[in-house]
Amino acid sequence: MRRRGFLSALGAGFVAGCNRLADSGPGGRVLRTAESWHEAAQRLLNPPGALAPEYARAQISPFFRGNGSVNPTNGDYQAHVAAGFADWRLRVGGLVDHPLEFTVDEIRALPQRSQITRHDCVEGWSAIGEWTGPQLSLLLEAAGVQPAARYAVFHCADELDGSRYYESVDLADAYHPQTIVAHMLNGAPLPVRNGAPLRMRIERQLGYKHAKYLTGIDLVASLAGIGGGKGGYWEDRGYQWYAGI
Ligand SMILES: Nc1nc2c(c(=O)[nH]1)N[C@H]1C(S)=C(S)[C@@H](COP(=O)(O)O)O[C@H]1N2
Ligand SMILES: [Mo]
Repeated sequence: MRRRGFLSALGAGFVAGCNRLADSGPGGRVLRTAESWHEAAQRLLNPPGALAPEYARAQISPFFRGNGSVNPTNGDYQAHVAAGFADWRLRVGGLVDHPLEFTVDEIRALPQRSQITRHDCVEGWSAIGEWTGPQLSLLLEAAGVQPAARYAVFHCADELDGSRYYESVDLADAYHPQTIVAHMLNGAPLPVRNGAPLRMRIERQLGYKHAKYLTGIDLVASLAGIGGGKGGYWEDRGYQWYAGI
């Protein structure tokens, strides 16, 4: 990147002042794209613009545990840890007009959102933490999402049992104001156990949707052919793709 291209694209996004959700009108697109009764019902109860609850500082959990991968040993992840993630890159590509690449410093330099939310893991634990980072919508507007795109796929650096972790959401969740690329937890850089240097926060869905160790985001028309084709590491192993809470 292409920083110059990125900044002008970002400017254009701000000027346009709208996103594809606004264009498609309240609710309609979401119900058309709902893939199950569960998802359709969740979407009705929790319409696209609705915010997940946010909490007070005093409610932050004293310790935010790690789950799943907590210290990846595959690939060059440990070398990135040793280098303080100076060479980490977040790629945004697929069905976009301007493929982008960000350093962690570039992510930190964007307008930021902080939110204190509760993370719910299907394994039966929850924790409240304050997450900080740019809204994913900023990156998407800078990249220029093409009309054929329906999903954002999140690629991760870690492997579990020899398979790369990955996740995906539809564009309603991708453009949601609380969907951020977090680089801080409770005011400090993300600990390795919680996904350093970058992880997604998808606040209206369960914990497994929140991809850690984020290396790339691809806009795609279909989830077929990615991983096991079900839209995520745990989805490929039987979990629901739409994990609304
Ligand atoms: N890359 C990656 N992302 C991941 C996982 C993982 O193993 N690898 N585990 C998921 C699950 S099941 C949960 S509950 C949360 C845990 O986030 P935490 O480690 O910050 O508690 O990350 C999710 N994202
Ligand atoms: Mo989880």
